[in-house]
Amino acid sequence: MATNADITFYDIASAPPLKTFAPNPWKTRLALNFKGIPYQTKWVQVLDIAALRKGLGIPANRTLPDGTPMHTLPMIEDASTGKIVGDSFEIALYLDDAYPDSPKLLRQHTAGLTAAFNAHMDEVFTKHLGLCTRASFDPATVEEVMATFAKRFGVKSLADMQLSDEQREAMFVSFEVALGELSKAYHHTGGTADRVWRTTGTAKEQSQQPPPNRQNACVFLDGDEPAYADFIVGAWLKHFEGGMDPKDWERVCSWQDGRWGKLGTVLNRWSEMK
Ligand SMILES: N[C@@H](CCC(=O)N[C@@H](CS)C(=O)NCC(=O)O)C(=O)O
Repeated sequence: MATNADITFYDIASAPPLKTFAPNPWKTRLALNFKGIPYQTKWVQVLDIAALRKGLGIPANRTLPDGTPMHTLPMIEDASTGKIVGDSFEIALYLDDAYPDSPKLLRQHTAGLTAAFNAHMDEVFTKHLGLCTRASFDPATVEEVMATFAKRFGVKSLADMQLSDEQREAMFVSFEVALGELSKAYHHTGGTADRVWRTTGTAKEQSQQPPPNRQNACVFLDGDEPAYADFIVGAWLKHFEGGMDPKDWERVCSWQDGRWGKLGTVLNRWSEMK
């Protein structure tokens, strides 16, 4: 069992005041707070992540488009066991194993299901990242970070990747469709992606209405308490909330009966920066 703050949580440094903004560190932040395990945060500049992981002997777990290793956060170091874990999903599994007396993140025998859901959510939300227009990186390094990212994407400047008004609107509709499909999971209704949504915008008649006996779907996917799957969705929502223009976020909050804004608010209970 951890004594006071045996766990160090490595998160990506934001603009001051320091706060979590990236989706995968959000998953770990929510998980640690939910379990009530004492921890301390070490804020790492995004360009220092590779050196940190290499120094600790933790291999990269992503690959850049040019095939080179991509070093990422979150990562946790647990002084009580000597373990270092460098992937958000593996961190969730580790915390449930190493801290069995704290509330469980994953319900019994759902690791495979949750891993598949995690990968699916990463894909769904990543596809719409173009809607996040506000950079949360520390202004001290933001220019260098943007230049590094531009190089990654093979463009001169990230400004070259800016969406036209039409592309932006199409991405909004696509995002509304994707979240409409996800909202079915909260109502425990069929998940077939029938794609009846109009590309020019969605309409009330077209939205998936829950069957009468499922009208009162909970704020969480399965019951009154969150599971790790809720933190996966919540982490992405928090990233979009922080990265979108407030008016654009309001638009997201108007979809699917306000489900996404409500979930974000409920998860504030486990969002404290420690
Ligand atoms: N599979 C990894 C992915 C982690 C990941 O992609 N982290 C991003 C932030 S959400 C990162 O560290 N990016 C650093 C960079 O882009 O250089 C996990 O779940 O922990």
